[in-house]
Amino acid sequence: MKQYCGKVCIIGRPNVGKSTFLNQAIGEKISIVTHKAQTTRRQIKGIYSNESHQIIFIDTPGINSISAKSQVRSLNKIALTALIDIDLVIFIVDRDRWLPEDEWILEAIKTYQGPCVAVINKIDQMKSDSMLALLETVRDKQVFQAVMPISALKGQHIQLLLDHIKLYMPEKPFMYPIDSKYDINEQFLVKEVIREKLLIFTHEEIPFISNINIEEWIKTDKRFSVSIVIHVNTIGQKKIIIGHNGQQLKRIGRQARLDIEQTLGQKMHLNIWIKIKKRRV
Ligand SMILES: Nc1nc2c(ncn2[C@@H]2O[C@H](COP(=O)(O)OP(=O)(O)OP(=O)(O)O)[C@@H](O)[C@H]2O)c(=O)[nH]1
Ligand SMILES: [Mg+2]
Repeated sequence: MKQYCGKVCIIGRPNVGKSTFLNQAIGEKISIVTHKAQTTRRQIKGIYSNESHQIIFIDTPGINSISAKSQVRSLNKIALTALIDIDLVIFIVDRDRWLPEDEWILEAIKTYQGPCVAVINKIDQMKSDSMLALLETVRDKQVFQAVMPISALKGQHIQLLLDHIKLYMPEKPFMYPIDSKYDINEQFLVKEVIREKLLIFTHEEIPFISNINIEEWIKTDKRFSVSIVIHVNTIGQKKIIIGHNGQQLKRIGRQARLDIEQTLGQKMHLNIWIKIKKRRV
C-alpha cells in the first residue's frame, strides 16, 4: 500500500483551541489545555496514523500581536519557526469575529508559500447564522484552500477535517512507527502536565515564575516513580500551592498523576515538593 506522510503546523491566536484540536485529532492528551492564554510554550508534536496516512501535527504557542513583552515575542518566534519544512498550515480562529489579531498573524506567516486551511473552532458555542457569516468572511480572504468549522472540545467534524488534511500529504514513507502518538520527551510531558494543573487550580501567576524540576526519575517495566520539586519565590506562593491542610497540592498531584498514567500507559508514583528559591545576595 502507498504511504503518505507530512507535517502540519497548527497556528492561531492564544486560546482558540489549537492544543485541544491536536489532542482530539490524535486521540491522546499530549498538549496541555487551560482556559488561560498562552498555555502552550513550546512546539509540541503529535502523530496521527492509519494504514495509509501519517500526519505529524506541530502545536505552537498562540501568536499574540498586541503585547510587546519579550516573553510574548519569544513565544511568537517559537510559533513562527514551526512553519519551516511543513506541508500544510491549519489556521485556527474561534467563535469570535475575524479579528485584527488574525489579520496580523496572516501577515506574519506571509513568507510561508504552501497551502493553508482555515478552521473555525468552538462551533458548539455559535449560532448557525453567525457561523455562516464568519465562514463567509474567512472565505473572502481568498488565501485559504478551504474553511472548515469544528468543535475541538466536542469532537465535531474532526474526522472530516482529518480526511481533508490527508489530501495535502505527499507520498512518502512514514517517519514514525504506526503506533507512535507523540514525539516528546517523557520528562517534559510530566513537567507540562504539572504546569497545567498549577495553572488550573491556583488561578495565580505562580506557574509563570516557578521552575519545575525532576529530582528523581525511575522508569522500568515494573516501576515508575517520579519526584518533582516546584520552586517558588515566596512563602505566600508556597502556601497557595499547598492549600488548606495540603488539599490543593493533593488535588494537583492526583490529577497530574491520572493524566500522565493515561498518556504513558503505566501506573506511577508521584511525589511533589515545594521549595522557596534562595535569593542571591
Ligand atoms: N466551547 C468550546 N471550548 C473549546 C473548544 N476548543 C477549545 N476550547 C476551550 O478553549 C480553551 C483554550 O483551549 P486550548 O486548546 O488551550 O487553546 P490554545 O489555542 O492551545 O491556547 P494557547 O496554547 O494558549 O495558545 C480551553 O478552555 C478549552 O477547553 C471548543 O471546540 N468548544
Ligand atoms: Mg495550546
